[in-house]
Amino acid sequence: MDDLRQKYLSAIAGAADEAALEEIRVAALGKKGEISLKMRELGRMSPEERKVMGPKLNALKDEINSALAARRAALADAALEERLAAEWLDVTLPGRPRPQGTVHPVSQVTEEIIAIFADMGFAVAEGPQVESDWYNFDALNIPPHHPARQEFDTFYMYRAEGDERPPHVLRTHTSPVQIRAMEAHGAPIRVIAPGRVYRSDYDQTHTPMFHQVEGLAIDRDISMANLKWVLEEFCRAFFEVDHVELRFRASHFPFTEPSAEVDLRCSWKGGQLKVGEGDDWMEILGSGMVHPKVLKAAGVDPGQWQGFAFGLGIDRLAMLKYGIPDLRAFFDSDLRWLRHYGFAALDVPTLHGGLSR
Ligand code: 2NM
Repeated sequence: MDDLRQKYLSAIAGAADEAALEEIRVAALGKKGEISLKMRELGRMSPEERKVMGPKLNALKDEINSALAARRAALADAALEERLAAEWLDVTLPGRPRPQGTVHPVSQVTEEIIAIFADMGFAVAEGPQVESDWYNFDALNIPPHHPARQEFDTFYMYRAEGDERPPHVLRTHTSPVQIRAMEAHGAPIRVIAPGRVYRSDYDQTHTPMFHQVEGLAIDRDISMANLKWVLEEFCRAFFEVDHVELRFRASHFPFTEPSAEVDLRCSWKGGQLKVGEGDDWMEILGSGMVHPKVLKAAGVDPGQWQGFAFGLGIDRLAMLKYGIPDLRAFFDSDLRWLRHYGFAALDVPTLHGGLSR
């Protein structure tokens, strides 16, 4: 009995895992286990022998069961300790690295402009950057061979050899988006179309890709007075001043009649721009009443509907507002420049939160 006890208790103490313990349990106490067999022998013993051996065997069985349970618990504790040590986590470390990028001034200013016009009830429309000749020119009252076509320095896409159709172009303005919006939704309509436009021109103040916002408001009785109010309201909000003064100069665009270029009163002192005061005028956009031929091309009846349109350059507005001297740096992807002039990713411009803070 002592040999059995010794044998199993030391085996249990040395068992390395759950499986080894189970093997020992079966060998000792399973159906054909050594101790189970011994218990079966009790039946063949004399009552006196049985009285001695029975309790001893039962005690041994209990002792082995307890030893098994204790060893099993010790193994589980050790496994947990090992996991806790391995899966240890320093909760004081930063959860994620901070974002390294910044929002480009063009993106920021585009969002500012959208927020201002959205507040005045303008929806945002987008369209393709590769346009048909018709949407980019004909629909805007610029027929083939019209001299105005030269002024746009258009990038033309190639047609296959022998294909006589006019080639597609990189849009030279976002006006085609306005035509598509009028076709799709008809009148009345109030939309702005921000986006990239392309002209083959590259110097100090021109890049072959730049950004425009064009606005369009068509209804039954819209006039230049509505245009002037909308543009004043835009300038007050964009430049974050209480007072602005606009000057309309007669001009010419094929797609508007009459047409006006719009100047903003400002002062330039010590390289610092102040809007709404001073004796200087700064040209900021082109505008006019949409030409009846343009309305007609877009499927809107000029006998019933009229309205204004305007176009402005986002890149130049960004330079003016944030004092950025060199246009070409906008498209250099220079990380030091972006870190200096860029905006924090969570500084979303809203009218209530402050456009630029
Ligand atoms: C400008 C100036 C004047 C203009 C016209 C249209 C359309 F599609 F409605 F006819 N969109 N934008 C427009 C008018 C653009 O940019 C200097």
